Amino acid sequence: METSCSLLGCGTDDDDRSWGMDDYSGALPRWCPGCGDHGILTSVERLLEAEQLPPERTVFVSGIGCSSRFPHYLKTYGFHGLHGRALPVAIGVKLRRPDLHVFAVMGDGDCCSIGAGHWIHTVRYNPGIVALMLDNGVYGLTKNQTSPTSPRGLKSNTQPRGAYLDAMNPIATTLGVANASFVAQTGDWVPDHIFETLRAAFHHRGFAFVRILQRCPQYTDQLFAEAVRDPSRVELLVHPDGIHAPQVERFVTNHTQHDPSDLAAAFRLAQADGRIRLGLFYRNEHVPVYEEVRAVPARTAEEKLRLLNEELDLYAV
Ligand SMILES: Cc1ncc(C[n+]2csc(CCOP(=O)(O)OP(=O)(O)O)c2C)c(N)n1
Ligand code: SF4
Repeated sequence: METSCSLLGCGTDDDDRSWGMDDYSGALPRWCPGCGDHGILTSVERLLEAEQLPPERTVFVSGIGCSSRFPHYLKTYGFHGLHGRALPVAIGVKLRRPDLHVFAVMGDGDCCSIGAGHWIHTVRYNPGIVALMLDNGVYGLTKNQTSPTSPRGLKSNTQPRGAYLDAMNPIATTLGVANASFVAQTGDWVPDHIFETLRAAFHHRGFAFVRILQRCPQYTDQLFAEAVRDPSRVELLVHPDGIHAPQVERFVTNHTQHDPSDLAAAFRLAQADGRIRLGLFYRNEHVPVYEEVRAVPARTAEEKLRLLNEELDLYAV
């Protein structure tokens, strides 16, 4: 991509050009062969192209982890930050520049463990950010430690006799937070479903939380193996207001009608009963959006100076 003045936010030289998938591809991904992150990246690039998002107006923020290498692999703006801190950074970007398209990419450790406080409060703040939680049930980058979403019994370096506790349920947890406004689940082995889920998330007004079940052939190769081999293990949530992925609906034939405005039904469907459910659990477009609630009126330099002086006068002796 040619850089232009618009990279500095001072012009729109590229307004009339169109973007192809190559325009969004960054460095060569260094994930393991067969890692689900590869396919998720391609679906994200498809979304960027389908929505024609100018790279210079798009930001991917991440924490630390295999999944958090995402910003390197996209030719948009990016911030590869601190473990667990993708969301507060993304909120900062969105508050300062509400005109930008802001995405946060996290692993399950990043989001549900060290970043759990930020996750809960971001759901409540409801900023206009799309959050992708790539859930492989383990800490991948640091080579196999138990994560909050590791299933009970999963052996790892930190719990070699198997995880002691039941796994956390990120969908039910998100649904339980005040102001939850978009909660969806998809899987890396159904690319059309990821694409349609991300598209719905992108068009949502407010915070869109998307959990993507992600294969990690290195450490949790059996986690979704049955679901990948046998589509009858998977259940699709379908509804006219839900996510439509016609190609996936043809081979995943277990369909459950679910109205995504029904929070109580969403909770029931989110319960861990051994079924893998993909689709839109909940959407509410009427929740106040954080950057709008917190918007301050534009002020001239003189007004800012006057307000600053008034503030300093409070401390004058
Ligand atoms: C404050 C802090 N604590 C711990 C680490 C070490 N660390 C780096 S990545 C990671 C976990 C990564 O797991 P996850 O977020 O699930 O992502 P994955 O690698 O599986 O994609 C940990 C514990 C760190 N970088 N910073
Ligand atoms: S360790 Fe797992 S999550 Fe990390 S790159 Fe390899 S396969 Fe992917």
